[in-house]
Amino acid sequence: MSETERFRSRSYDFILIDKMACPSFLKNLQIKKFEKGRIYTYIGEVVVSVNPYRTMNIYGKDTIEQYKGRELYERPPHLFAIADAAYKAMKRRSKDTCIVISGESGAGKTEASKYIMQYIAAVTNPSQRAEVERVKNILLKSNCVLEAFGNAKTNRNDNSSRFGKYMDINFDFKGDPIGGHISNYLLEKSRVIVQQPGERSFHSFYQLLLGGSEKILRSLHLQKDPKAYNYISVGGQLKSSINDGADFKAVADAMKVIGFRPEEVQTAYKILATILHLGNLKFMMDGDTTLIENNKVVSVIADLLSTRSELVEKALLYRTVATGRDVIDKQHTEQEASYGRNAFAKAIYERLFCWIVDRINDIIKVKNYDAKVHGKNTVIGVLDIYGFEIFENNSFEQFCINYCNEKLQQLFIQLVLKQEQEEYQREGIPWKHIDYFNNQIIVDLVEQQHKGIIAILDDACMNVGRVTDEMFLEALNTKLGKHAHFSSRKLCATDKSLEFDRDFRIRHYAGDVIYSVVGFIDKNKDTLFQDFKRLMYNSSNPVLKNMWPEGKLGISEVTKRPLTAATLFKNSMIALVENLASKEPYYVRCVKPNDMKSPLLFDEKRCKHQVEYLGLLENVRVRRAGFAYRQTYDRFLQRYKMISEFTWPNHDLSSNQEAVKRLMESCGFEHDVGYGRTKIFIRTPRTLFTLEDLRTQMIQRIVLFLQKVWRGTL
Ligand code: AOV
Ligand code: MG
Repeated sequence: MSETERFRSRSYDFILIDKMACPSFLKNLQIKKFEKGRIYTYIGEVVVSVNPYRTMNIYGKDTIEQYKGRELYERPPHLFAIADAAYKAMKRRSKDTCIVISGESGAGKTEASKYIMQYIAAVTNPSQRAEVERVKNILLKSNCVLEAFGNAKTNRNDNSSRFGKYMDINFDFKGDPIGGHISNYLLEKSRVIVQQPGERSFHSFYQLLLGGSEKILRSLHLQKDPKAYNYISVGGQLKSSINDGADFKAVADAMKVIGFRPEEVQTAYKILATILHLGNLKFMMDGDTTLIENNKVVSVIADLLSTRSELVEKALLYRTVATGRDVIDKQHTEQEASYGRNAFAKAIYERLFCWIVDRINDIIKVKNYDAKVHGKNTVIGVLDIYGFEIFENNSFEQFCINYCNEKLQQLFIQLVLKQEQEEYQREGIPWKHIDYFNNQIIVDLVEQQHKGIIAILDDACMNVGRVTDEMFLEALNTKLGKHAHFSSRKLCATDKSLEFDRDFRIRHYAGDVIYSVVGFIDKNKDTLFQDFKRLMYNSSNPVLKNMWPEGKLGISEVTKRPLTAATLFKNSMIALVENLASKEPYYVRCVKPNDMKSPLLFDEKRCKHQVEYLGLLENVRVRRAGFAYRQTYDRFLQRYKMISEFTWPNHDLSSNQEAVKRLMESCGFEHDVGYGRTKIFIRTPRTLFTLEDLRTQMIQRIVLFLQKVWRGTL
């Protein structure tokens, strides 16, 4: 058996999925794949991945070598093959490509994105150019830093991404990485001050406490025990499967390699420490006066923020307001002071996170590249976003995260299910339409102008006067009560799981989620008193000061109402989807085999549900009834013309289409082919394999022939 044949027989069962009855798809994932440790499957060019929940020896150098430069179907299914396909398309055809990784929380998206980046790093820069190595190294190291500050243990995943990440990698004309850009989406900052039972805050806090040296901790006025800090111990879960101590060192090293200056790293630690201390601040009332009970904490915070204690105290207890021409200091109630403190803690963490991303972007941005001199600069984008999630208690954050997943599902439908079928129609290939659930209706429910949930929420937030979360719920109920994917109060009579004054339910593509409206208005308004911004801007620490440029504005200069959190998120999602749609997409669909993080259990019910909502069955159906491969006639000829005497070296037929027809007939493939207006469609991958083999044999013969001519032995 030749090497190619061996690999083909191994990958045979995967390819046959195209021909399989749909229910078998699940069995195939389980018996042929998961239980044998073969975690990847193809549906056409979509890779389905089942989280193995154990270390797999399939990502090393040897495996990378096996996939480098190969065609998709030449090797058993693997992430590397998709990475290679995206890379080849980018390099050969100067196409911008993107790899969209989706699946629910804990399904393996972040791990997949890292393997993809490792692969791209490994197969590029053969000539070891120093600048390219620098860029690659930073791109790889950035993961570790972003995960420290942006990931946390949730009840679904010990290393759950609490932000969305889209990374563009820029390549030069040689196909080597010359820079990149990271876009981050809505960090779940409420986690800074509160976590659900069994969860943790962001890794960065525990890493600092458990990994920071005594000297560092002393300088930050911190003690080692996370239990000592309210903000990060409310979830009651202080340990995770992750080694915080070791990770602290890895993150510090990574920050150094990336190019963060020592004072910048120090400032990051100071912000983390400030937050930990803020969480321990206590307010009390003395008559009508709000006071801080533990004033020592204030001086610690002032020291960490390089400012004066009085200023910190004032920002915590008072709010400067303009009344007509006068500017007065209005004292907070105890409740307002707590609110302000929490908002401050969340805001400085979020700002730190965005600043880290900006710094990395600044360091890896493409420099000195002149397209006129160096040729087109192309891009591969990798999207790794928070997966669909359902918790005991779902709030504004889950609403945004799940809406984001609806958007990505819509993109998948558009590009894989809809366009594929439209292409057959356009090309005039006989086709019986395959139906699928189009989640556009849910996307509209959330984002539609004036009528969608976000618009209704924004309306509630714009209202002067006190609009409560309950009033927002009432508005939802009145305006969306009849929507097929929305329900709230009227359902309470029959559905006891919904609470009258609190809950609404969205029937998402991936399942029903009950959201509690508590906090929606507040999180959407996302108010941070201007006093805190000024406090930060007036810090004598230049790194801090630069993070808060808007603190420069005087009290009367701040007039414009900022966009709400949900609208900003919606706009960023629309832009993201537009960006992805403008590139050639490659998909990785991750499946979570069980909720126990077990490497042994394939929970059929859970997997069936995911396979269904991810649209994989429809994907299989479209592929099964359709064609595994399509190519324009001229490109097809370019690659295979040497196979047939009718087309080599050039054909004299009336068109490229005629030439391709003749070529396929001469090989006996006419039954496996459809001829469109501009493209040839091949039904089974096996035909493609044979074409590839014939091509290789021909090239070998041509090379031998040329060698003989060259040596004069012919
Ligand atoms: P996610 O990104 O999809 O969830 P992760 O990529 O963080 O999920 O994967 C969750 C955990 O599953 C990892 O920490 C690993 O323990 C394990 N895992 C995933 N993929 C692999 C793999 N290929 N090999 C071995 N173990 C793996 V979320 O960010 O929560 O939506 O928001
Ligand atoms: Mg993740």
